[in-house]
Amino acid sequence: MSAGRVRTFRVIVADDDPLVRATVGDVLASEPDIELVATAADAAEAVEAARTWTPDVAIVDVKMPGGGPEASRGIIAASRATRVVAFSVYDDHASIREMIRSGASGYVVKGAPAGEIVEAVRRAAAGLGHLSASVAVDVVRELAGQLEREARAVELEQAVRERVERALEPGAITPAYQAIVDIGRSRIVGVEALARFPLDPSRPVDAWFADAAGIGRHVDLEVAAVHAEARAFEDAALGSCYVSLNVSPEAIVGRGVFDALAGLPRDRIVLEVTEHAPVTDYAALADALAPFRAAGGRLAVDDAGAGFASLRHILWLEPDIIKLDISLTRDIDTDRRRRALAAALITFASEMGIAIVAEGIETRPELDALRSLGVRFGQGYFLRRPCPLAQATAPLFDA
Ligand code: G
Ligand code: MN
Repeated sequence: MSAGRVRTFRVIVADDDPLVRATVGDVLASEPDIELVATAADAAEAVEAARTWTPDVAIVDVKMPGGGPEASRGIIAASRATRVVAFSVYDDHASIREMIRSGASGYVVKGAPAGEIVEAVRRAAAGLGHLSASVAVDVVRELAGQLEREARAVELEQAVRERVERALEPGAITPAYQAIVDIGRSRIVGVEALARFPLDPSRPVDAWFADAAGIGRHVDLEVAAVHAEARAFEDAALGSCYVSLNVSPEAIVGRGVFDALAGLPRDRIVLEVTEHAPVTDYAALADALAPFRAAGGRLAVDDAGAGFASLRHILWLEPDIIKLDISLTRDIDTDRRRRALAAALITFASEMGIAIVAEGIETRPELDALRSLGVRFGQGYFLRRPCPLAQATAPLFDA
């Protein structure tokens, strides 16, 4: 390198294919301002060459032994000033992304015209990026697609937020109530309150709660539902019935439920804890429930027999009531397995002084089978569907 010559760029070429090394070497050698100082056949050799030569530019095969991205990171770590130009077959999106992430500042497609390789080396040496035209089109298209997807996600989330806001507005929840029946006496002893959203678009109740959960407002919506449902106590139609309310463990632990129930008679309130959300801290749940239960409030484990956690709930929470899930009630008159499982739960409950409420009774034979198993309370379409309070508590004549 004699004085007076223009500045030369020192380049290494790392590719396991000897033909590629030779071809690229030839292309670079014909440029007066480019000096090929070393070649390497794998990642380790490439890093070693970078350490030895601290080149201006390293051309790195994306798929060489030891990995292109690894080579790229190693080269940059060994020689800070070295710019990496990735070299790959066309249309290899995953590699483009990986190489750019691992610090490559240029990307040249194998088989690109010689001039493009030289151009990429010069631009890299000057600290500029370079993407092969064919790659650039794809990268831009991919970026555009990604931006579009992101925009759509933002739009979607905005729509969810708006829906949940509407559901949280006072008056948006119109509860339905389902009779809970003493099946021996055909008397209605309580009602289960069920949130209903008569909003547009009409969607299943679960969808509203799922939306709220998606933006972290699940508990807010539950508390709003309890607020609306507790208005049953202002209605003479409730008579002496109790009100059973569905709540999640989080809504209990956060105390929001109790705020919504302030001043209402504890001995006519049942909280049904669902097992949809796993309980991680039973002690915290029991603590939050203690004042409510001490004042006569009752606790029910909902959906018992439906999921893996219900037995644990029953053991830890010592409920006053176990609600047999519809999946056990269905066909209990004809299905021996369901009957045996229900019978086991019923025996356990009676031993522990826990009341059983069978849910989802849809036929007379199911009702009769449950009665003969010693179940005292039930609810379901056969007895009465969820409906406005006045109809829910109207006397039964034909159970
Ligand atoms: O999880 P929980 O048990 O709280 O669910 C009550 C749901 O079950 C309500 O949405 C209610 O409308 C529905 N439900 C009540 N009785 C019956 C029934 O007899 N059959 C069916 N399929 N669903 C019922
Ligand atoms: Mn329930």
